[in-house]
Amino acid sequence: MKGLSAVVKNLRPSREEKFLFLAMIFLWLKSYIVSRLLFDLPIENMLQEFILLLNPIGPVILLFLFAYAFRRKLSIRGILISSFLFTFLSYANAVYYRFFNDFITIPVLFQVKNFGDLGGSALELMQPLDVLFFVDLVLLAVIARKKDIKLVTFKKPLKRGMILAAVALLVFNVLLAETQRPQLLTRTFDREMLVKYLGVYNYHLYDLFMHSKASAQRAFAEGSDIIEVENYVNDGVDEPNEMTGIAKGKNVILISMESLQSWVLNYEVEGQPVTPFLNELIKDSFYFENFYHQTGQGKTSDAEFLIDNSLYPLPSGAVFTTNAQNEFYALPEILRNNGYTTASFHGNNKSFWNRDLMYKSLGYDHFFDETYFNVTDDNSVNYGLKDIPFFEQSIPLLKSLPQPFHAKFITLTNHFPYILDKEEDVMIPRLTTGDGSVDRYVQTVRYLDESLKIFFDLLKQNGIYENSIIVLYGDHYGISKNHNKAMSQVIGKEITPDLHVELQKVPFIIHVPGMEGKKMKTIGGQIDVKPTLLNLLGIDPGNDISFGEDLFSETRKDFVIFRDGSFVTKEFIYTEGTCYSKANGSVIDPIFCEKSSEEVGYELALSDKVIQRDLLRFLNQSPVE
Ligand code: GP9
Ligand code: MN
Repeated sequence: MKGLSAVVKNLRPSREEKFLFLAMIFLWLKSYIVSRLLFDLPIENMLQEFILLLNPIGPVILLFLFAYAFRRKLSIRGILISSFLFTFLSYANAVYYRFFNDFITIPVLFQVKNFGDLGGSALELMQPLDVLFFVDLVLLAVIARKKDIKLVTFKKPLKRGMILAAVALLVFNVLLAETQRPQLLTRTFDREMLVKYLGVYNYHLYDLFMHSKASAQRAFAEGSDIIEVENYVNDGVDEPNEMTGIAKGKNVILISMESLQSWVLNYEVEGQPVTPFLNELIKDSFYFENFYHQTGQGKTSDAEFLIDNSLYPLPSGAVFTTNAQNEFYALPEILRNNGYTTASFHGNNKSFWNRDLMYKSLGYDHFFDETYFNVTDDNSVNYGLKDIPFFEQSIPLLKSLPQPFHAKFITLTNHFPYILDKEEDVMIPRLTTGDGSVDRYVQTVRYLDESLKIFFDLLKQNGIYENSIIVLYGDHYGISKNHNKAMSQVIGKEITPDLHVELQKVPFIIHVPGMEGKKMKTIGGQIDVKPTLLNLLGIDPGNDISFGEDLFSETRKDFVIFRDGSFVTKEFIYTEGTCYSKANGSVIDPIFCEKSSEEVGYELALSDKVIQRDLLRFLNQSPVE
């Protein structure tokens, strides 16, 4: 009995420990309130609310443990300074958010230019009520003085309990986040999502880790590293061909068609075409029927990256989020140097895929994100603004741009899980495989097709069509491997590994008003778009690093390499370590496979090196005379 009461007594927190808990509770609740009231985080369910409430606790405990370990004691001053540091971090984010609607990143901290953008000074963004951020600190100081608390001693059980609680909470937090957004940490996606699921403090820790990793790799580089790359890519410098300069001085309208795969073109449901508009359009356009997406984990952003840079995306993560500070010599920048105005249009949050920061490095003058559009519950679904209102509302913005312009439109409605919430948006029956995603897919594709028709009509009505070329591409697959069973029903064949590769074909259409259409057999991919467009526009980018090749070039080698090392040539498909004949699907000894997986691996590794070591900063970009 006596022993038990001693244990209980031992567990009962001392006055100092109570004080420490109070400081932690203040900081925790404050962090939650800031996230809830000052950041506009879309909370969709109770679990997300719970995650938001939970996520500051782990880092708050770690903060005080760290403060203790730092001086081997924890004085009142130590507690107040620690509290102040985290408070300041949330406050800095809150102020930054007021202006940028975004969270601070490590590179932003070091970019004085960005603070210039703050529009004078951060002072203007501060508000009188902001003193509330610091009220608990004053309160703590008063309590400490009144109760004469000086030093918190860390008894073993307290320290152990805190370490255990912090680690358990962090793991629990990450696991919960993972249920809501799988692969959040490996793919990053969106700062808003990171803050929502991990909290501001964990987000900063993660951001710090990612940037340290990137800068460590960058530090490895030497100026001479670029020579190996230059020698490799300059192998096949293209000669002018019959398409060179045919679109000189024209506006370039680029449309990213969300999740659009080639098989849906000319596909019918109950006798109705899924893409009636595109089917007609390709008759009057250069249509590349052997064109593949080459994206990795960065999906839409990887497609944008491939097209703007003619470099491969990274083996993991999205270049848009990991290497946005790099030096690039991207299509928009080259066009800008040639008198174009450059812009991107997208009806979603600007920090998704870190576009707001990456676009600066790629040379976009304007980014018309969701804040430029009237987005309501009524005209949005899934990720954001529906494609039809998106195109309709884009017209006045597009008209405001000086010509010639390079304008990219990123559609959104045909995104997994392929939802249409209004009767009027459904223009075709669903499929009947029993796999919901596959069945609904044709309906959102049909909607996308309709939006393109409306956009083309609007371009004509507004006098933009005639002096533009319009280039459309599917960004990546829509139906993943997980739906192979339903897909085999749809196309009437078993999905073997080589057929799976063939299903990675996405439409690529170059529409030049007034020019006759042509079906192109050329085998190529998104990596070839930049050199192809520059050739059409008659622009010589000078000393540039391009892993792709002009799709109209007569000397081009017909092949495409995928991010996972698979490749397709005229006669073969190599994937998962096996080479297949295209003619009859038979398995071939890989030594006869036209290319070797070593060659392909070398090309991918070289492109990765350019990105990870930021090698384009060493490139002499003066145009070749
Ligand atoms: C988000 C949109 C969709 O802004 O681009 O991205 P995804 O998930 O297709 O990469
Ligand atoms: Mn996409």
